[in-house]
Amino acid sequence: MISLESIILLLVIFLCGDSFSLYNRIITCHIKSGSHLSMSVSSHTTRVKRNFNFSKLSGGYLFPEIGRRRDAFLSANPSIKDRIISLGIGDTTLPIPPYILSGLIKGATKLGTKEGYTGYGAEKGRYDLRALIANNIYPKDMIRPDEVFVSDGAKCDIMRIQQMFGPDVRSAVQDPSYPVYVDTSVMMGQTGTLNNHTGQYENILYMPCTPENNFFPDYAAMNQRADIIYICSPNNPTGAVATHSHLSSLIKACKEKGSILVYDAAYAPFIRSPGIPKSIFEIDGARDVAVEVNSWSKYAGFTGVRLGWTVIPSSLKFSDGSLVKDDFNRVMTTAFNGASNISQEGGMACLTKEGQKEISQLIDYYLYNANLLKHTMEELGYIVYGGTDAPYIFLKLPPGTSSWDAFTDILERVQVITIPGAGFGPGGEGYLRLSAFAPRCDVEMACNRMKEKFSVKK
Ligand code: PL4
Repeated sequence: MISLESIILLLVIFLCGDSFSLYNRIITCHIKSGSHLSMSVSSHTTRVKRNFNFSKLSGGYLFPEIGRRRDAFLSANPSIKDRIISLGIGDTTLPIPPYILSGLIKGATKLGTKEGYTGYGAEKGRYDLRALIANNIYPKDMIRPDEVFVSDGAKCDIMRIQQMFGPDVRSAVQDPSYPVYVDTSVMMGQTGTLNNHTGQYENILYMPCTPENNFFPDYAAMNQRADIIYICSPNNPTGAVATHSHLSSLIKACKEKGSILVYDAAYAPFIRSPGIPKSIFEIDGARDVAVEVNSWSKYAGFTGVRLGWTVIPSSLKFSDGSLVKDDFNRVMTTAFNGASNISQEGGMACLTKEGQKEISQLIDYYLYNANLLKHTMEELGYIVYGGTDAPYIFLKLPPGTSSWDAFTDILERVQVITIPGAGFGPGGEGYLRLSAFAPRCDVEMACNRMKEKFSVKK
């Protein structure tokens, strides 16, 4: 039933010009005054059964958990709130540079004109943007525009890829790895429950990544197979990069074992060492076994703008001969309405000569930060991986140190947020990940504070 008070409220809003802000103000006052809109705790339950797969997930998603612990620390220590430095979540901090920004502005401005206005676009993105991606990012004539799906980012594409594969596949992940591959496998119902002893979910193949194998698994040598293999290079969290020979062996093994490789290249342009592949499609045979996800989040500052893409070659087929690309297109056209036309205009700017120059400068800045972090931690006596072709450094903790304990210790002693390696899978225990995406002054300050307080040198 609508109360008389609500009808009067709506009438006031209707009669007022600036109705939206007035509505907000009134609603806010209404809530603050504790009148009718106040929320009450109810014992009512619906008759809808919870998706059982969600009950298998252990705890919350890693990154909000880091935020929760930071907030808990801040409420316990409000006086040092301003000292917090984040080397935690890999979120960019430099502003979007002028030329790329002009693309976004152009996209927004067009929407305000009769001639330039566009509504829904193609679910897989503008043709000219897909053509630029196909021709500028991949080896010559390797990828066609119709094999490129423009999206709102790599993470969202990983979930959509999982929706396409469904519950009846077995996935393999690098251990440690970006937690989205495992969590989405669990949500899709591909796994059993979590084994509390091993920290692994049943029916996921965990491929150990350690300094001994340069953090890259030898899938060919494993006597097990998986349907879908998730590989990320430059790697999150280890910062390691896969060499040409690693990837050739992987493609060969995928072909022999009948697996599909999902290659996450979200950090590819951070590769500066010569000879290291920036795309799986630089490797012979990849078109028959691999898809690649990528994104402008980390190198154009688009973490908030949201723009990425996935490449699915026409030669990639399921066991019945049907095209993977067709099913992904079905997912995209059904469950996605296309990346924002503003961000796609920004993507067009990223692929110009000016845009590429600006991206290169952003990467220089973050790699310099990574280098500072790497050298500082090495000076302190830690063994450090990554940070050369990647924006992450992966720090080996002294034997027996739990990574969540190290996270807490560093937060309490120097107010620097890091990410515990265990958050990336059991193989990450004993390590910490530091992100180089912070502003330079924060990185320098964090290095100085660590030099003052931490040293594993004897
Ligand atoms: C926090 C290997 C960061 N809330 O921005 P997107 O969706 O195009 O890319 C996300 C992504 C995809 N693939 C890899 C990544 O490392 C990321 C981003 N990871 C991190 O700190 O590990 C941000 C995490 C964000 C998230 O959950 O992705």
